[in-house]
Amino acid sequence: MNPSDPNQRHDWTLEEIESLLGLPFNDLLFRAQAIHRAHFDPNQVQVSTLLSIKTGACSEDCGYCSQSASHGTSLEQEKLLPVAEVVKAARSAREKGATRFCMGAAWRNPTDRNLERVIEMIQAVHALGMESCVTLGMLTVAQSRRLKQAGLDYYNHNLDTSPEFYGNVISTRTFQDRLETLEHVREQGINICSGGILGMGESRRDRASMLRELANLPKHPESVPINLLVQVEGTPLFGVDELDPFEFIRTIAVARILMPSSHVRLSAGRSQMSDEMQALCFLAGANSMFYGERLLTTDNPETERDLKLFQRLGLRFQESSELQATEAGCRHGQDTGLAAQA
Ligand code: SAM
Ligand code: DTB
Ligand code: SF4
Repeated sequence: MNPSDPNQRHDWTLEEIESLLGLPFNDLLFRAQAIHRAHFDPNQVQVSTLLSIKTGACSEDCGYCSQSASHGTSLEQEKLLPVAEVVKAARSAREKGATRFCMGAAWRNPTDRNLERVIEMIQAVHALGMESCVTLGMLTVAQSRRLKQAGLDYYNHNLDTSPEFYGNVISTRTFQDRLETLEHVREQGINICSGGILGMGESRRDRASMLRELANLPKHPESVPINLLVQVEGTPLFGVDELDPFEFIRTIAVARILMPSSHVRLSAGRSQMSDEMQALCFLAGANSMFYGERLLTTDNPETERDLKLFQRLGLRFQESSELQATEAGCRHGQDTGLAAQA
């Protein structure tokens, strides 16, 4: 990030962000796309594949989540997966063109023993020439340091919503707890992936407030996932009124304007979106997404559908920095094969 870039601000006010969100749609998209083009190749999208490495029975009560022990969802629990199973999934993701492998665990926080097992997984992912990302809940300073030593590329920890709306969604940990984990991770120099969920019944002001929190962090998160709530039966948020799709696209556009050098990720909820809505999200500045037929516990679009969409829109997969550096991409034909296919 270039500190002399006047677009890299950390002093956004709520009023400024609300007025961006309320711009005429065409003006907003034009502005977001102009900023996007100044910082990125507009036809390139970074793709990550997710795997749930420990599923369900979580002690937190996040109102959107299928994995909380507090909710009556029909999800099957699974203990921490063996490393060999993770390697198999990562290899398959790489063959399909993903350049980053993200592993998620349904924990409030990892124990030190479990962290060592996750580190073996991170190292195995690197051995395949892929970037690594994990999301394991809250971390201490020492655990963040250990992950940095292990070479972790990204840590995902979302703010989820505005500080004002937060208490309607989660009671078992605070907004401040989340900021502290982000601080520990940032201080170790690990790239941060942090964003939130829309469509939980929050107001436009809440969306503005969440974006302000993200943009005014000491450093913009390198990745900003914007999830659309996947409504899971049995969770407290099942049946909440659906968000106007244009409101979702507006939020993507404003995230792009506020954090011009960050990858803005079109995350959960793509299965419920039309191709046209996704295309507008890319136009608004989204340049990253989850690819592969499963998110953590819910479905993502079929890879065939995504490849076809990329072809129709003339989009390409972005290579990972590791692959670019090692030329490993040429060895397994990722850039040539899939970009041509897509
Ligand atoms: N347990 C860890 C934690 O919460 O920090 C990591 C995994 S958790 C599933 C990662 C993120 O996924 C959550 O913070 C939330 O933003 C997102 N998420 C979970 N369930 C979702 C749903 N039903 N719809 C949209 N996003 C969801
Ligand atoms: C993020 O912001 N979205 C991903 C990832 N980070 C870990 C998770 C989405 C989960 C969607 C619901 C599920 O599949 O359980
Ligand atoms: Fe647990 Fe994470 Fe789900 Fe919250 S979002 S219930 S912490 S798995």
